[in-house]
Amino acid sequence: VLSSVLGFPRIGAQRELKKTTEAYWAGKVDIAELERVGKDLRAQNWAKQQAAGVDIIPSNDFSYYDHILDLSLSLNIVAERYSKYNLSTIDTTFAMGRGLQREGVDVPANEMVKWFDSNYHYVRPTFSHSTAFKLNNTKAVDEYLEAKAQGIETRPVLIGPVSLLFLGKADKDSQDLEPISLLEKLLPIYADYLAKIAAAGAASVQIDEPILVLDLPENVQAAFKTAYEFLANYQATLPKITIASYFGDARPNLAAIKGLPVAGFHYDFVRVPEQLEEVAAALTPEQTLSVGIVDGRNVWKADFAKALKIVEAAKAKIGADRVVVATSSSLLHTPVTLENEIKLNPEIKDWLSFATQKLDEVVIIAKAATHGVESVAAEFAANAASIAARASSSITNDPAVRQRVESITADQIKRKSAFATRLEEQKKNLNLPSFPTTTIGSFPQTKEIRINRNKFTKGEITAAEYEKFIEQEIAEVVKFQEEVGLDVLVHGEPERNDMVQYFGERLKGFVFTQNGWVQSYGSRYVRPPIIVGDVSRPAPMTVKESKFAQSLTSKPMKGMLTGPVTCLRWSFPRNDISPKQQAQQLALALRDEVNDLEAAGIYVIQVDEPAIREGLPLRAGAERDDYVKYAVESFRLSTSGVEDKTQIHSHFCYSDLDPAHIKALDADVVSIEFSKKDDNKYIEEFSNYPNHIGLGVFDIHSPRVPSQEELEAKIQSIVGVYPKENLWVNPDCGLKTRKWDETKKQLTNMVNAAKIYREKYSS
Ligand code: THG
Ligand code: ZN
Repeated sequence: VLSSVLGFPRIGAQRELKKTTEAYWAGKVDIAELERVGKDLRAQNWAKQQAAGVDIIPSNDFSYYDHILDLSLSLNIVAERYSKYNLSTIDTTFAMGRGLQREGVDVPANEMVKWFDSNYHYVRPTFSHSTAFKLNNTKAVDEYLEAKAQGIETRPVLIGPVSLLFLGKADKDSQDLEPISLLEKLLPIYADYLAKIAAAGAASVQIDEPILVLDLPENVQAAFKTAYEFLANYQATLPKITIASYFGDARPNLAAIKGLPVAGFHYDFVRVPEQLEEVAAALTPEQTLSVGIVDGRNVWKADFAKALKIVEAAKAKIGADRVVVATSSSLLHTPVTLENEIKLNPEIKDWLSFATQKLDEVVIIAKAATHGVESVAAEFAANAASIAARASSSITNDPAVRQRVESITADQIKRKSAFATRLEEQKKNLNLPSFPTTTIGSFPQTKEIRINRNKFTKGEITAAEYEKFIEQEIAEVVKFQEEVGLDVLVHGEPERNDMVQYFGERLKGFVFTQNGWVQSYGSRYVRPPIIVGDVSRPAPMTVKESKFAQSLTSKPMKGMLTGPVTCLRWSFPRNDISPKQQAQQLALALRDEVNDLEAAGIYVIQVDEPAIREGLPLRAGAERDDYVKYAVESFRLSTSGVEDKTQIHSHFCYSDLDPAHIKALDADVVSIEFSKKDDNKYIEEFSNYPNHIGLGVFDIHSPRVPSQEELEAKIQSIVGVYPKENLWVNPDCGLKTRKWDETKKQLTNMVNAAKIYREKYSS
């Protein structure tokens, strides 16, 4: 029984990739240096996997920005607005990923969206009638050969043709195009790519078709047969194909892939162990089954005994020689290594496994499946002890929290009055103009802020010194907002590292890492806290900063919190109690914070739930309905303790949202990412939103500064569709990744554009 890894984190244990990529953007290092670091990281990752004894090691899982974007470039899925500049491959990649504005070049980024239900974001391929597929480069071949030169045989990974098309969208100029209709044009180029990979010596490839876990329309289901039969008939020298699905249940699409002429399939048995029977039965007698049993999405140690049971069941069905033991998905979604976590409580550390440790887990389980448990007796015994220790530890259970969740009442999940009544109270209380302007919360996280936070963490400055520094930062942000003329101000969040990590560090039941970084998009990483036990709030978390900020201005100051579902989704959750229970515990902790903010004189409170959409189960059905119910109730539980005069805001980004879900939250004002959504459908879907709404008018991921006219046009596109008295004007998201000079220009143009509309409609 072979061991297999579907992909490894590419960021480096010390975030080497981030540092060099950002230095390249800043013009501080050249392309040769960036490529040297990339090559080094790839070499380290391959060597690590070889040393661990992994049999099937992936290549082409590396990327400088996003692996979906890389494939778009390789296959020439590059809109003319980018290609016309004749930039190098890497600069085109970055232009498409983050936009580019410099002498002679001005182009916005492509849309970025959530990768399934993860916190990874990919750059959405855009197709148009003029898309002309061709092989622009041979990245997968190059990286395969690079590993080979290092003496390591690898299996290249590519996103499959059907998923690539289905996950993309029609570009602005071709709104009537259904990307899947381009399949027949794409296949010869895709096949050529595979032939080149085979010619380089690769015996097999991993082709990811993750859309197999989604509800697919019939024409997309049919596309699998078209695609893989085409590839099988293309020429004799293609590599053997393993089709990989992950993050869910592939059974509803089994009919579409049953009998395809490929060497094997990979399925996620961490998420859906029940699918074994049916997916095994759908194999032809030669096909292999890759059993994804080591969790690529969480940080808990695998339960060896439980995992082995599934592998043994697979062996019994199809024979040991056709079974592979694998990670459930790419390990991209887990931190690189536990080795450097010297501050973690050793009792808890013993329950955890990051990407590097998961390599050993895959190898040990494969060994047990090959040579019997006796061959790895010590490892199995240690694992069983660790699993048992966690199950019985007092760290995980807090009876007072359990009791409070048990006693949640229906009254606690609804506001005192309906929106119309609340609105009147809020008008009196807040006195805002029409087209009120605000920001989503964070302002640029400058180098100085990070340096001071580091010094404080290391004990190089005192708490009082740090607090004074934070107060100065807040004062500057408030002053700037007053000068530029914003209406609802924020304190800018200089005290926060990350909007989830910050709360994780202040809540009981969480632990956090020193180095547990995971790529979120491009050069942006997050360090998700880990929920280990029942969650409660020992003390107020944000009141001091918000109160201080409010003391500096007569304009309303907005308190900023991260909602319960987002705290849950952007942490590594427990797997020993349900997500619903964890969301409820978080909601109660946040409810106390919301009420404390109000008591401190903060009458606009934003509770962000950008992750509410990504948590939606991937398929329609009972599980999805349950999720929507508890997600909505958790948000309402956290926000419904306030008076009518207090205005609750919420914010959403990075996903195609369902307006019905957002409506159910009953927030007074919602702000929604919008600037890169170019279809009017999206505007219209939200036009029935009954409360107040701000559609983001500019993209905060890009350093690009849209002109005032461009922003007016954006507002114009919204004003035609919505009742104008319901509209707010704001950016797409928080500004923490921007530089100050960009932010100043962007917000100045935004406020001026809003003022034009305010005057135009004042009567
Ligand atoms: N926090 C978390 N998850 C997220 C976001 C977030 N997922 C979606 C979206 N926002 C992704 N966006 C970002 C934006 C900025 C950063 C990370 C993800 C970011 N990270 C810092 C960096 O890479 O330099 C590190 C932050 C830190 O110091 O902790 O700026 O906002 N959880
Ligand atoms: Zn956002």
